[in-house]
Amino acid sequence: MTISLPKHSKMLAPDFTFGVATASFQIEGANTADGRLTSIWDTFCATPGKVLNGDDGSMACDHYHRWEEDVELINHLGVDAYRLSIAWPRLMDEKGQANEKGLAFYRQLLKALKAKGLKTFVTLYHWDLPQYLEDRGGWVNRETAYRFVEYAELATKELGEWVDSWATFNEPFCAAILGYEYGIHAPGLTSPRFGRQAAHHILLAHGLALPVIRKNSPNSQVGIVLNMNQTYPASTKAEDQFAALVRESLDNHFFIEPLLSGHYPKLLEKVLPDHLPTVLPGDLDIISQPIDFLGMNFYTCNHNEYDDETLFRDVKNTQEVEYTDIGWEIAPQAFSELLINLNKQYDLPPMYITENGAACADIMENGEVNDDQRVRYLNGHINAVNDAIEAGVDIRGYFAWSLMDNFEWAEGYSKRFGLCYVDYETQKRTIKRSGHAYKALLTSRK
Ligand code: GBH
Repeated sequence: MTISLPKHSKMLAPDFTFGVATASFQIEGANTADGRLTSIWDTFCATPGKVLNGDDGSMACDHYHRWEEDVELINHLGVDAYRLSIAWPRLMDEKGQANEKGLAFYRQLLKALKAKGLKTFVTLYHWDLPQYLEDRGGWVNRETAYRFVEYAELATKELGEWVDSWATFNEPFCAAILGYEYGIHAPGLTSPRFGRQAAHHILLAHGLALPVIRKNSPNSQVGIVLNMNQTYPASTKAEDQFAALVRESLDNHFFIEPLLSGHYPKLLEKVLPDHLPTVLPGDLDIISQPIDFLGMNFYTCNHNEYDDETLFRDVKNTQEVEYTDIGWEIAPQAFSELLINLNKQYDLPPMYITENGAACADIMENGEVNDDQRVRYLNGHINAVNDAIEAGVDIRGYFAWSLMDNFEWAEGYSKRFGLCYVDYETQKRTIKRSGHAYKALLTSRK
């Protein structure tokens, strides 16, 4: 089983970037080492019933101590780039002072990546908010946006030299809505008002940080990463079409529209006014400043039917389709469709697929991991990106999620997304079939 692209695919050209991605809380462990402060995810993990099996991030992949081995592994996979995130609680103390040890960790890591000739794609915020900020209201408090700018100032000033691309945020939808509205991620609150206000403050923080990042790191690209779902109506009934539109407005347009068009979706003003945040004059101009790229994370599609109370409800696809181990439908055609639709709906900046991948029930047998479903998934989705490029979407890169199995948030360690298998007893990494197949695709370019 292989991953292959048409011979003349633009994705095989030297200017297309292939990479692997991770995030700080999911791999680093060492969450009390060298002055790292508590994050909302440490607190959430310590709250009974929030994370499967009571798993936490105290060890994760122990990347904080094994980063040198991991840089070798990344390089061995033959990728052009590595996408990582920085843990805010490692970098700064409560008074806004730099934590030198935290800075030293990322400095040595970034230098080692650059020494291998790898491009570095760094996300400032992949969900690990310092707990002391949550104690003052977290993202529901507008002040947090200004604290983020201070953190962005420090990170980009100290580390900008070794960073090719900065993303302010990973998936504001998850950070705000899963965290403050659905309550399934940290900090675990359940109010639509909080969720949407948190989202607005995250977007505001993004906009406020843009000029600061550009000033400190003038040679880097700057953008933001959104997760996007392709939503289908469960049937051709008008009410189900409406349900899908509402869902799409809440999950996708609520985030991309203010960034690219400077306003929140008009549809929501009419049908879900309590799902719109309080916006101060000037906020949307700050949010909609130009960005160098838009990152998109894609995993699956969903199907929605009308519900009298909630307007929409998730239902399973009525067709016979394949699901991954986390129960997400495998739908590569939805990926190209989504990209092509967005390209019609918006004036898109250059796009990067900053995450795409599958959770599979991987089993290690005789030192080998046969994850053929993941190989097929990657092949299908990489070709879906190719289809979107053929249809005119400006996509410059693709990152597989993830370099290695890691802490999968509310699912703990039960779900494995890695191209490399992690034995959590020994911390041994083993390249899976998908990792070998990805490497083979990348080396075939030369
Ligand atoms: C990404 O998020 C994360 O960036 C990454 O850290 C994570 O490990 C990876 O994906 C795999 O999960 O609306 O309640 O039905 C995933 C994006 C978007 C996936 C929302 C789940 C549905 C949750 N997510 N989606 S819900």
